[in-house]
Amino acid sequence: MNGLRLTAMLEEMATLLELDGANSFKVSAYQRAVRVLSSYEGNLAEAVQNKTLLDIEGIGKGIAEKIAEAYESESIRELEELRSRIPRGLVEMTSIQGFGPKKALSVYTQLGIDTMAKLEAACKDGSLAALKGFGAKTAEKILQGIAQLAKFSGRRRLDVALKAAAPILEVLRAHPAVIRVESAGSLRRRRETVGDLDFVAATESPKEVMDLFVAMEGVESVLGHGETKSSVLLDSGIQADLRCVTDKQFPFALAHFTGSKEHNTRMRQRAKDRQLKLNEYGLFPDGSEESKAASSEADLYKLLELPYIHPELREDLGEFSAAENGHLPSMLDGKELRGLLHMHTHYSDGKPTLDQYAEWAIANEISWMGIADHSQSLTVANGLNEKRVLQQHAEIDEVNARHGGKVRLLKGIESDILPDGSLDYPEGFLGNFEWIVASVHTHFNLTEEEQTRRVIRAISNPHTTVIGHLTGRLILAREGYAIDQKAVIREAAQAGVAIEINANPMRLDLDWRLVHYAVEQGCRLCISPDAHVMKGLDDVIFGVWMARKGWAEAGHLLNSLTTDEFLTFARSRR
Ligand code: DGT
Ligand code: CA
Ligand code: CA
Ligand code: ZN
Repeated sequence: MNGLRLTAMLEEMATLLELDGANSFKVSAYQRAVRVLSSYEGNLAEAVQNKTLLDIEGIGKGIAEKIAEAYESESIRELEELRSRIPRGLVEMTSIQGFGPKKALSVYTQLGIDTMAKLEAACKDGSLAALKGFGAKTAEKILQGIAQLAKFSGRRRLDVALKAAAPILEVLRAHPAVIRVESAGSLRRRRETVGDLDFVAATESPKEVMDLFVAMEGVESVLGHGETKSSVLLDSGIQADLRCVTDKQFPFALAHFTGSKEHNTRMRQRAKDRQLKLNEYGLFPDGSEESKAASSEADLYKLLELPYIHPELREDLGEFSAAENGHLPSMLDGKELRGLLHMHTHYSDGKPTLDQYAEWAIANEISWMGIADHSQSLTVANGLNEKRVLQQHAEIDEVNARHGGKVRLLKGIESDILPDGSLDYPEGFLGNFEWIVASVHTHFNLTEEEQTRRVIRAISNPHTTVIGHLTGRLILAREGYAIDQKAVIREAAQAGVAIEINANPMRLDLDWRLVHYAVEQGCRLCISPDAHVMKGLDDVIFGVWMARKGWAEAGHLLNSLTTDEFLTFARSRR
């Protein structure tokens, strides 16, 4: 037990007691205890031990007993009992601005509302406004509060978090008191979603940097403002934490706040095994207060007898044993990509012309580009019938000729995988394409067996080069359909079909965890921008990050093949 956990428990007690309709003296005694303990500077564990809790102003006999119980047994029986009895939804409702436990209890007893969704419905259909003590205005306020809550809670997509972090880094970097600063946490590890932003800055004047941080443009409210550590809520609803340390401490702090927690635990254990203590301030030989010196994270890893482990790999998914055996992946940097696949044009639902893609490729030293518009049955996306496919092919020939060999656009299609697993053109026509990415866009609600069989059937078609966005997920918006991804990957590896890492930050599908599996199974992968506008090509970097996170190296990616090698790969099964 520690002080923070204890106050959280007492706070929860107060809320649950109020929701339970308990006597208001009892409720306010808990609320007072929370206030008192939040600013208590003594040692609570000692006070429990010495039975001096009652000496603390504002702590009465009843609550002192609960505190002692919490310290002894890590729990409070009455709290457990309240938790089991009071609907979770009621507790959730109390986090709506201006909607406390009293109101929650009132709508629960009068209307039986015990979830956020029911509350929202009652605000909309007028039943809440009809209650005594409520009204149309209150209902409106609650709806606003619910919307606010949705905005200010939960996780964000990586791209959204990166956009929020960029101006903060810029402001911090520009300040003369800041020696160096990095973003840390899940953002630095390139997780597909991010809970909050973490920054670590090296400075000799932490106060100045803290004052700058909490007063930055875009700060909606200050959650904490300390001497070396502050938290703010940005107007985008994202929380950002900043920790200031000295330049000597910086590599240790950066490593600590980059995480993951699991990776850190392993690092600390490694330190222990070497009679060292690792924390965010340094690496200390047992009994010493003087840290070993490290000017970068790489130095820290070296001190623990490890090669540098890149942030993307710090998930405790085998990176330590790989590091010890010299088997860490050689990390992609993006320059290995010679070709890109899966770009839509104005022929179907994209904006760009073939020419624009060709010019971009030349400017960005990309030597081949696999064009892939939607296929004929996807009429909502203006899928191409055979006639329009042939028109596009004629234009591709023209564009290629015009650019005199500096880039080659390849004739492809994003073929729908029909419900029975066949591709979207007659077998005789499929030979017109130089390559095909096959994707599921309809019939998401098949059973897992059916969906898996459907995609495996598409893999068995010799014209299929790549399977597109394997699960159809939209990050934080739509779950993927049920499919046995591992079975599909094994099948693709056998058949010599690649699986796409869709680089659109809304998809990032194949998930990086399964990228790792694909690598182990010897399945080819390819990073696909799935671009519908020119800016979509900038997403390739997200695919590179997911490939890195999934331990994929250049040799695993179709993108690193030359044009001829790629065409050979695509033809090899026909
Ligand atoms: P998030 O924000 O949920 O996307 O994930 P993270 O990994 O950014 O987590 P966060 O912001 O809570 O903390 C940042 C890093 O700080 C975390 O990756 C590791 C380190 N850290 C935080 N709490 C602990 C802890 O209790 N133990 C250890 N070993 N490390 C921690
Ligand atoms: Ca974080
Ligand atoms: Ca954090
Ligand atoms: Zn698609």
